[in-house]
Amino acid sequence: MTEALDPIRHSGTDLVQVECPARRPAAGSHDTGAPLDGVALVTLNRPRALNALSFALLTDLGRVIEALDTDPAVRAIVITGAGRRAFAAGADIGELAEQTPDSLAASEGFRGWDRVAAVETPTIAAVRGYALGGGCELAMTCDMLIAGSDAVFGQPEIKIGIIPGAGGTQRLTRAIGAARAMELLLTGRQIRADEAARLGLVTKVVPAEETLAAALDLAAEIAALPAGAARAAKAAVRAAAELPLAGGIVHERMLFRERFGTPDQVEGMRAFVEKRPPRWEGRPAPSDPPEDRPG
Ligand code: CO8
Repeated sequence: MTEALDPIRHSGTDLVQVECPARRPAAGSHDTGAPLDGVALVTLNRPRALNALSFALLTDLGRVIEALDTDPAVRAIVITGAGRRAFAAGADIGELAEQTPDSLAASEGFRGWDRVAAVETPTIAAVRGYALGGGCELAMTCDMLIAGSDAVFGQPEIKIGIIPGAGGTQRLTRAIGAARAMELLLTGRQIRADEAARLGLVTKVVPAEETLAAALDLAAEIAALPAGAARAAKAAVRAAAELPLAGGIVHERMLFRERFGTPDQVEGMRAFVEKRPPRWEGRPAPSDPPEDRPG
């Protein structure tokens, strides 16, 4: 059986809502479907300010995401923005306008992005509308990015006299290459989903109305697989951005060796040899009827 979720720890806040286990929106209606075992949905909730990332929201986001990451029942996390207009239109410019170099040096605000980057659970951004500035940086901090056809990405900070400060210059450059990143960063030009896909910034573009469902489906697919192996694969891919090739391969080999002897490795290989579906630890068997599955 899946471990019961603590309703208080996963209740979220006014600014950052949590649904865990998440429910897939049913096609063509506002009803929700069955709970998705192992999937948590985190929603940035300031729709009237296009989900601008205030310091309070960033604090809540970090707290929520860390709580989900330490819950063994959570095996994939989707982050999205409330409403149709934006994932997040950046850090809250009203608050930023009051900052000084010293106040920013002492600020905990940056930790919001850092805490999302640090989670071991696979993360997926579901982006509709604007993902600008810190919002684009947050989407890029996630492991995968599902973009609705109405998504708009950009790092427009130069137009307000600053530069990205939450990883944008680094993650955009790694994602799309220096020459392309340089153009976007130095002009502040916004790009639509199809161009973002061509540049390699996003995992997949889907029709706008299907964005959240597509992200949740991907999360559910990952959550149905062995969590330890998913975390190891994530750690190995992340290392590719940090390490030289030789060091990355050493790191991968260490993570590969560590899989051996785990219940999932033993069961996965035994099931293959015995020509039957695997029964992952703590998960319903694939043949169990849906009504027997924990919700
Ligand atoms: N901050 C605060 N409020 C915002 C933001 C924002 N980033 N974006 C939009 N809003 C608010 C607007 O002020 C407006 O509020 P109100 O209705 O009360 O006037 C509401 O959201 C709707 O916005 P608009 O009326 O402007 O809607 P439009 O459709 O006309 O325009 C845009 C939409 C193009 C997205 C426009 O709102 C815009 O350009 N927003 C700002 C985008 C931007 O520059 N983002 C980068 C911010 S800097 C940053 O993210 C740095 C990150 C690193 C900092 C780390 C700190 C710790």
